[in-house]
Amino acid sequence: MALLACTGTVRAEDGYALWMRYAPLEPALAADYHTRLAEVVAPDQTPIQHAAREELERGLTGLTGSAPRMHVAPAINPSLVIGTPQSSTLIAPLRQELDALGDEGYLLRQTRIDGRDVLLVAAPRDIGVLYGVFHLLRLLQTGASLDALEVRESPRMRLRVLNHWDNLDGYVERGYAGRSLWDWQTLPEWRNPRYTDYARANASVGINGTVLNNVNANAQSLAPDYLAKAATLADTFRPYGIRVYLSVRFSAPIELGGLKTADPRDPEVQRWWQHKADEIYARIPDFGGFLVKANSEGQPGPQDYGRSHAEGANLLADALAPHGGVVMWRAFVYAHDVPADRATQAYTEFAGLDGAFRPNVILQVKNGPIDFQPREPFHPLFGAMPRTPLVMEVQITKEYLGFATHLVYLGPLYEEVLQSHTRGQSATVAQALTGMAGVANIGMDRTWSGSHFDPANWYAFGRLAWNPQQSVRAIAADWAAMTFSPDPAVVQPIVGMMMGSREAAVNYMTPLGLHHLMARGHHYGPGPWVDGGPRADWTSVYYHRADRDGIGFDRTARGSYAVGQYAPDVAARYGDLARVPEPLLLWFHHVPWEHRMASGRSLWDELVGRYSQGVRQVQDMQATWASLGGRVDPQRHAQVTAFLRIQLREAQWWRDASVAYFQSVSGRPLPAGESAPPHPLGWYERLQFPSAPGDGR
Ligand code: GCV
Repeated sequence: MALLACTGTVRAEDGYALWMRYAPLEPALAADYHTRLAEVVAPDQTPIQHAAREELERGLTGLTGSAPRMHVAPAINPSLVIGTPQSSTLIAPLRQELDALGDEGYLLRQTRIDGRDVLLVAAPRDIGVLYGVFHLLRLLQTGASLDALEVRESPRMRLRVLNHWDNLDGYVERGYAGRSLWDWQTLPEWRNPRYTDYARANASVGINGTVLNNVNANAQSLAPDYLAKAATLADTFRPYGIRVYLSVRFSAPIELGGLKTADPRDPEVQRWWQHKADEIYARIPDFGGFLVKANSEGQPGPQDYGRSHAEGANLLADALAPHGGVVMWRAFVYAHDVPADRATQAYTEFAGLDGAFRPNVILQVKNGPIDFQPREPFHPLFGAMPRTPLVMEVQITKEYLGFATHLVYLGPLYEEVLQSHTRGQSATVAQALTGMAGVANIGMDRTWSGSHFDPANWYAFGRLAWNPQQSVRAIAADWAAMTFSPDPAVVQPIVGMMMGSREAAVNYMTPLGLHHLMARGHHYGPGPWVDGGPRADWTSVYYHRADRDGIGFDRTARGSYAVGQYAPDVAARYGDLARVPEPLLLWFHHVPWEHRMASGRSLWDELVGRYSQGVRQVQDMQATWASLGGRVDPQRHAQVTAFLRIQLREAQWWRDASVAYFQSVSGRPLPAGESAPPHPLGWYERLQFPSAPGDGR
């Protein structure tokens, strides 16, 4: 790696190339790779083969500075051979071994053929070859040794899907990266080349599906003209192994079909969905299926007709089954007329339906029981529905984590929930999953995700969906090396910033298990005082329950008993004030201000201390980033510097507003050394942001 230290990375860059920059490596390493990989044998008969071949050529040329010689049939002295047993005579002998890797798996192997070193990228199917090519390019981009290389990979989860909350008019709900990528106006005639780059980025991390439109769905997306547009996107993504899915509005038979009802028991409704499925598959033969938000936040659903969620999901599942499609039915369901703790409502609604769904229904459950907070315990439905396939939905876009301007690497958040034990010491959330769905942070911004660091969350999502056991630190290191420079003097500090960044945000926003304290509606900035309005569970006071004596939501048997929805050993731990992990303390307990914390401080002192610590952590990130000036290209360095300035200002705002508010409730003095907020509470309360992004037009 020492050889990489002076890699030239200081040319101006705008972030468009993501982690696929293929920037020239340090000359000695580039020459070594070029010598080893100069004669490439790569088939070129199918669209996926073509994509793999093209990517390899592009990557090798960029990284080594010299184009490899590309052959379609065995060259006299090949040095790199890619293919399947069907597409390559050199790989055919591996057929049995490759079959064991499954449909999407692959093998990288340094071997000898006719007395010469040859690197194989082999897979049972073309898509595995493409994934293998991306893996090889990652190894080269990070300066790995190819000696004795032996890598065997298969995805641990079948469904690795992005969810775009993109509306047909181009607006992205909770999007902070500009307008939607999908230009519905110019589709299907115009295929923006960006669609292909999007597919390349996804394939490079193993993402194999995309839901094109918002779960708050418009029935029009199922109309023939929009299906033609979706079919063009599906055609563009197919060579990269990506299937297209659509969010559907449950009442589409009424709005689009002119029926009087959308009741799942109505035969006309059933026929309407069957015909719609036939129509979709005639245009998109490998269509993935439907994603549905029903009877939640005002969306129509089967309960409008007195039917259960299972009946609703099964209606759509029956229409898709003959074509091999699936229904991803969301469990993000809560009702304003149900007085129960919102954190308990999804479990109450769905746990009893285990076994009632068709085999092609997959329940899509958010990572935590509320809504993508900076920290939540894992959702109690994980581990509670053994007969129902589950997909875990996480947000990649940062609705509650500072939007695109705060540097927050979500790898540790995803890892924390994936590795949570649903019971005992063996069963983890990751083991309960058939797939992962990530609410995309992608838009027309030149960086794709609204900042230079937010693509790291897209990247980490894909890598973890492929294999949730991977270290998120190692994933961050790969991403940093490919995005900025493989120089360890660049990678190590950046990884340090990334790994601490989520905890920093928790500290300056919602420490110690606090949650949902963001301003109303747009969720931009602090709003711990938010009260009143259409529903209690859209306020902050509902969640923090702070009063003169203490703070926190009592979810033990004395309170809402949400802990009772977890397996007994988990419930016992979360429900016990002495054993609950401190990061979740106020999620599960209402605790007196003078409660003694592990640090020896009172809860009040600890809370204020955490808020201030979060601000200091951002200052530390700033200092680290400043030290990288000259090692990162000036264009990207300048934007990250500016965004960190915004983050620091907003972290300070969060700290000051929160301290001012909670002090007005607790009536306690600030701990020694803590500065008073510069403004009175009312000043913070009066701030208005009617044009904050992601929540309007
Ligand atoms: C798509 C939260 C967000 C909504 C989102 C909803 C959901 O409530 O604020 O914008 O709607 O979650 O996941 O359905």
